[in-house]
Amino acid sequence: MFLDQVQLRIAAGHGGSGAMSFRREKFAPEGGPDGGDGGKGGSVFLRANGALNTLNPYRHKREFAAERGRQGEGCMRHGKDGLDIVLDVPLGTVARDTETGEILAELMAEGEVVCVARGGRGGLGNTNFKSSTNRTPRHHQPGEDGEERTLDMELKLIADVGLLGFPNAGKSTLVSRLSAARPKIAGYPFTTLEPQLGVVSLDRFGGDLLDSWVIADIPGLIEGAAEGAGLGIQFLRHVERTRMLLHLVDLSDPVTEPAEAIRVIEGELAAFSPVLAAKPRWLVGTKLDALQDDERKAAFTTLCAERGLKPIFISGVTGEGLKELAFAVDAALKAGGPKASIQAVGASEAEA
Ligand SMILES: Nc1nc2c(ncn2[C@@H]2O[C@H](COP(=O)(O)OP(=O)(O)OP(=O)(O)O)[C@@H](O)[C@H]2O)c(=O)[nH]1
Ligand SMILES: [Mg+2]
Repeated sequence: MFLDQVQLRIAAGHGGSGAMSFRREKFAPEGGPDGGDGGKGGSVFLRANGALNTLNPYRHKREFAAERGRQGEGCMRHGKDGLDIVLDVPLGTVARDTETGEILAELMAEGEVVCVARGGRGGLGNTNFKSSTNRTPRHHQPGEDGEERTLDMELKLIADVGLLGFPNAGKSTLVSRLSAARPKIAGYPFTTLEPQLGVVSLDRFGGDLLDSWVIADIPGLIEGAAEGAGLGIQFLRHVERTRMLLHLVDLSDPVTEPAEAIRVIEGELAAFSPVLAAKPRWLVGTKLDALQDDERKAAFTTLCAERGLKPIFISGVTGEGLKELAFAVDAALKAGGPKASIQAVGASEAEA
């Protein structure tokens, strides 16, 4: 299951109170104040951790309270500070105060740490209140309360991989076979009307549970899309931030030649954005199970070779090639540095 929202109850520690104490010496019953300050209460922090892709770690434990600060003691001894709590969350996590709706943290960069509940300050011991007119101050402060609040945590995923292709190329089918996402699939063009994300976890294919990447399904593109034809182009913005693209070509299509399917999409990419056109893009031949004409496959292989690419063939129906594709993409993303889902990207852009 892929959890992208969770509510947490968090409490920082109260500060310890300052001590009221006087030095005791044999012949000086009132030896002067020596009450130490109280310790600071522990705070609660969120930390962005690129190894996480979900908020699943918080599925069961949802309440966290940091330690309180200890009381100050005599002999000017400062109370011990309470321990902080650091909660690891995936990149793209947005934390809001449930009551006020205020955004307290948007964690977008690896290792970023934000305090979401501050521990109370320790109270001052009576030593601090000594003056020329008051040599035996009895005043000492209580510790401050730690902050407590309910957090609405939401994960805004950023896709590592964007899908491209004509309508009906099999994009949504691929997403549904690689991830737990269930986009609508149908045998007519423009089935997908909005981008949708799926988390591809390699454990589905016998790999490690922690190895995963995020794929974005978008509506199909058609000729003239860059000028507004069809639906897809307005969504290309969403794949602009991805690390790489998978360009799906339906090899079973009796009408459109692979060369045409590739030419049109490449043209639209170039017309829409140089950023997208320059992005690493792999050609993926789809619907291998329904292939009618072996020449299509050979032509596709040649088109890949012309671009210095290894041809990739898959079938969403038989599952052929899916495991290899999932692992190859994962390896490519790892080789290319941090995944897009752990790059600094504004939350609003990652929204859809
Ligand atoms: N035989 C066969 N059919 C497939 C395969 N993949 C997808 N299809 C069929 O092709 C049609 C379109 O699939 P979708 O996954 O909806 O295609 P899409 O690219 O998301 O289409 P749009 O959202 O309209 O752009 C559906 O009828 C699928 O069942 C495949 O590998 N083999
Ligand atoms: Mg679709």
